[in-house]
Amino acid sequence: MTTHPYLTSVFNPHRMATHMSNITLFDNPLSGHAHRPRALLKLLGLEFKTVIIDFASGEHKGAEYLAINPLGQLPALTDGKDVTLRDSTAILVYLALKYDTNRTWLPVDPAAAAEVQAWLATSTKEVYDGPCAARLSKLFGAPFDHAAAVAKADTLFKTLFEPRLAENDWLVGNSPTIADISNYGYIAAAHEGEIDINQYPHTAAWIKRLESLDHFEAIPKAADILGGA
Ligand SMILES: N[C@@H](CCC(=O)N[C@@H](CS)C(=O)NCC(=O)O)C(=O)O
Repeated sequence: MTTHPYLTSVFNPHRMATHMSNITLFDNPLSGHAHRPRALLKLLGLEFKTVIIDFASGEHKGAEYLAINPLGQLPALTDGKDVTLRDSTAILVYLALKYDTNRTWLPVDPAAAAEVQAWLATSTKEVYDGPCAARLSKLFGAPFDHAAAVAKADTLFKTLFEPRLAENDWLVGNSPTIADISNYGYIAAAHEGEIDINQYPHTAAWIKRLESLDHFEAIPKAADILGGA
């Protein structure tokens, strides 16, 4: 595993209350799933170490990484010796419960917390089947039906995101939560799957709203990572 020079020991100089931690994020900049915990770590001002796992060489399926995540998927996160977590949305829940003392990223109110959970599930199912599958198909030649993924995305945006975001700035309540973070990456990168998000103006505005939050890290452009390949 390589410890990436420019992503290692990320310390946010703009944040006064940067917290010391023993967190390591197993990451890859091409992964929208990995963007989720990376974004929240930075929003929370947490110091963390990044270990980049290389997909191209199959490092994610190597014994060393499988000992951390037996599914061989990114992301994963360790926090000290006792906590080893897989699954991007589970990691969001952990970070919010453990480190967001104000409990704004995962609200305490039962109904609001359940709404957040519903949107986390949407990010792992409908967003995966729609904009994420379209991107995987176009960027990496993954065996998804691109036209079907675009159609699923269209239905998803029209039935769920546009109605909600026409009336509200955020997916749950009146402030950003992990629901927004979890759904953001693959929707912000929808153009990489040849989906024009501007067809869905309220969703496009929500992406800009998220990206304008202090300390929010936008999902990197795949072309910048792949060198235009
Ligand atoms: N449910 C997992 C899915 C993670 C996932 O599918 N990650 C992709 C990268 S975006 C991956 O590692 N794929 C390799 C594989 O599944 O073999 C999560 O939310 O973290």
